[in-house]
Amino acid sequence: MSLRKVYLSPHTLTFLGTQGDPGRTLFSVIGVPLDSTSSFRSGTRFAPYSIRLMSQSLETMSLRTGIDVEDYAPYDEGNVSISHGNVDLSLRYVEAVCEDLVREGRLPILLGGEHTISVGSIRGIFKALGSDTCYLVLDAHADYRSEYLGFKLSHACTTRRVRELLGPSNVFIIGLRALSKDELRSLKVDGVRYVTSIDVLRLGAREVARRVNDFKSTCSRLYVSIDMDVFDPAYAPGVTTPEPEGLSPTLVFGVLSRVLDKSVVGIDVVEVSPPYDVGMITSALAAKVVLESIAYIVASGGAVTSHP
Ligand SMILES: [Mn+2]
Repeated sequence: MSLRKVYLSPHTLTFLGTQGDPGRTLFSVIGVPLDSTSSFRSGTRFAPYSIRLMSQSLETMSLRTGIDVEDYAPYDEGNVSISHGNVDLSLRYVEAVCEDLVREGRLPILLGGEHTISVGSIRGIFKALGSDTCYLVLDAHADYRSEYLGFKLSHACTTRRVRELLGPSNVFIIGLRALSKDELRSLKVDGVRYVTSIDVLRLGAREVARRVNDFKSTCSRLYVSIDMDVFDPAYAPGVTTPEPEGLSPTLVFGVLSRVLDKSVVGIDVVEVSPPYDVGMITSALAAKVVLESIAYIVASGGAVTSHP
């Protein structure tokens, strides 16, 4: 039995309300309800459920690409069996599941959970494929602390942990606008590239995408982590740590549609906190992020074995 069967339990709801043909589509959705280190508005453990629920209300046609994602619906693998209170063990499950999926040539799409889950998935991809992976993170926060509240495995340290694995030149942050002066100093010392949310508003999606494509051309593979707080709280109120002056969905999709291609080996969508999600609009947007991302990758010729 493969390891991922041990660490996953099936979910009664599936993404899009269907079960994709795993022979045709290489996308695998996994829920990761890790919610252990949130320091403010916890509740991310409910997000895999609410994102799946809201996905069922969305139309699957992507107008930017002309791709109907229903034709390439992901296979929903269920949820990682999180050991609540034990982050280290939970991340080892995430790592094992991602390593297993990637070794089979599948493309994991993780529905968080808190941002810490990216450390598990990057470790799994690192083990399966090596270090030659670029990490693109969309986040209001730098998450670049060495430790936070005494923990190294914390949502506030995610990008720092990933940088330790992949190297600073393999990390790029979009939408940054919330960090300590020590984090800013460390980012500069390490030479980590970033564009602030103000930069994105000033430069526009096309120029930001050009910079990201320049960055990712140095790696064989791309992993994309989307912290939903990169969006302005007006669009995504239901997150653990909302931060004003964020991006619009149109700007974010404008960047992602020019950047995501067949080099993508993994995606996560994190930090939705359903108890604070008025009208479930943040969950709907998170589901839309997954839908559009699938469309961009399919449009570039990635992650599918046959067409309808
Ligand atoms: Mn964040």
